[in-house]
Parts: sequence; structure tokens; C-alpha cells
Amino acid sequence: MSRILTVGVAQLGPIARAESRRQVVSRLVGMMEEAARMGADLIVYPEAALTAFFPHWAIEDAAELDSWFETAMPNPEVAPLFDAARRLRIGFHLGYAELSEGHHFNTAILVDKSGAIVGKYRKIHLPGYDAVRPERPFQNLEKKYFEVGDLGWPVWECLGGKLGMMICNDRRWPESWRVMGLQGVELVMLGYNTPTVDPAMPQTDDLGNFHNALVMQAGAYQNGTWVVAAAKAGVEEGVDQIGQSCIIAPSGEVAAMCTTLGDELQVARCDLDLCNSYKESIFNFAKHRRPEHYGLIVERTGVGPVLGRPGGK
Ligand code: ING
Repeated sequence: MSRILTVGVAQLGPIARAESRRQVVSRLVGMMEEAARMGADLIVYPEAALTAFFPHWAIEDAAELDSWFETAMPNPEVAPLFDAARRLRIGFHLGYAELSEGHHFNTAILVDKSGAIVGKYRKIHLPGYDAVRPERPFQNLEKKYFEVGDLGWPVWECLGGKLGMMICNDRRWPESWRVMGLQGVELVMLGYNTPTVDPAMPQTDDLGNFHNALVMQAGAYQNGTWVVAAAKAGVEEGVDQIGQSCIIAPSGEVAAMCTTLGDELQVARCDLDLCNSYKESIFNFAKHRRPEHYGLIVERTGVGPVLGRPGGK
């Protein structure tokens, strides 16, 4: 009997700086209701899904910066989303800016069909820089506004499968995928806010969508996992962001993809047992993977054996 999880990827169009949490949450609830009508068990929203992506702006005032963070989750503004999840019996992934005990994180949560928070992830790979660059057309101040995530990459048993999370830039680093792959992850949820151009790398201006697909399709295939990736898309406060939110099978094939740059839901039936046909064959880590021969640099305690020769001899 296949373990079918019907999943919705909920791409968001731009969120205006002046848009209230309540206004955004009503957009999210509308998409959750549409996903429930389509039989979804889970809906995945983007990174920073409650606000505009404020790391694109220089914010000097500490109180204004903190106003973009949630100090509790759930909270009164977000409660309608949790209520809808309970009413519709649908789980969800939500990215948001977290302020807890004085610490600022770029965070995502996994909520089950009862509306309970099952898991939390805090973004580890923070791109960009920690000081305003006035010459840039827009900023990426994640290193200034967030701390590096301190929760690792856990995998949770939820909705009948093994689910994990990463956030945006994490998807460009193979470590994010493999740490969860080694835990047997079967469905990775992620959100992203990815400008169409990176002012630091003009040579990649026309490669944004390609690199986005490249890293996620590779991550899916090399770890035998489904991937559900939700973009915040379109021109948000002057920053043009890629869309192409998608659901990717363990084969690396795209099972569903958004084709607009606005609020758009795509739904796919994800057979979690399809993961096993990769995890038990070509990517059977126990049978084929040889970390003892990789000569990995032991980053915590110094240099490991020389690359490629066991024991470094
Ligand atoms: N955004 C971008 C991402 O990794 C970026 C940063 C933009 C990297 C353009 C490369 C090119 O998708 C976030 N929020 O991590």
C-alpha cells in the first residue's frame, strides 16, 4: 500500500511593506482552503511568508527592525491560519522571522493537522553581508539581521513520512541535503526569496531559474527525497524575485510547477514509497557510500587524512 501524501506548494506574490500580517494571513488561509478542496494533506508556504523580505532594505532603527519579527508563534495575527489548519485537517510549513529570548532567526515551522507545531528549523546558511552597501540597488542583510540557526537539520516523523526543512540559501549547499538524507528524509520543505539578479554576480543574471532548479533537483535525486519549494515571487518593494515554485520527485523530475509570479497553488500526489526505490538501490548509503575513504577534513578538530587516501598515508 503506497503512502500517498497530497501536497500543495503555495507560491506567494509580492507582500507590500505596508501590508499587515492580517492581510497576508487571509491570503494564506485562502490558499489553504483551496488546497483542502484539492485534497491536500500539507501546504508549504515560502520563507518569510508573513512579511515583505525586509533583509533587502537598510533598517537602522532597532525597534523598526524588530517589528518585522514574530515574538510568539502562534500569535493573534497568525491564529486564523492555525484555526484553518485544525478546521480543514491540513498540515502546513510556514517561514517567518523569529525573535525569541532576544535572538533573531530566519525560521520555519512544521505544523500538523491538529494545528500543533511539530518542528522548527532556523536558517543556517545566511547569504549576503552584515553591513549596508549603499551602492547596491537592494541589500541582502541576512547576516546583519539574523543569527545563524542553532537547531541543525532535524527530520520529523509526521503525516506518515519523514519530513525535514531548509530555507532558501541552504538549498545551494549539499550539506543541507545530506544531513537530512542521512536521516532518511522523504520530503524536504523549503521556501525562498530569490532575486532574479545578484548584484555581486552579474555573470549569473540569466541563470537564476537554472541554478534554482539545479540544486533542488540534485538534492532530491541524490538523497532519494521529495522536495516542495515555495517562492515569494514577483517584484516586491522594487526587488524582482524568481518564481517557479515546484514539487520535485525523488527521481529529480519536476512533478508540478507554478507558472506565474503571483499567489499560485500547485498540488501533487507524492508517493513517499517512491523514495525507497532510490534509498534501497543507487543511493543505498550503507551499501555504497564510503565516508571512511573520503578523507573529509574534520572541521571541528583540525585537518583529517589527506583527501582520497584512507588514513591519509
Ligand atoms: N536568497 C537568495 C538565495 O540563496 C541569493 C540569495 C540570491 C543567492 C541570488 C544567489 C543569487 O536564493 C536567500 N534569501 O537566501
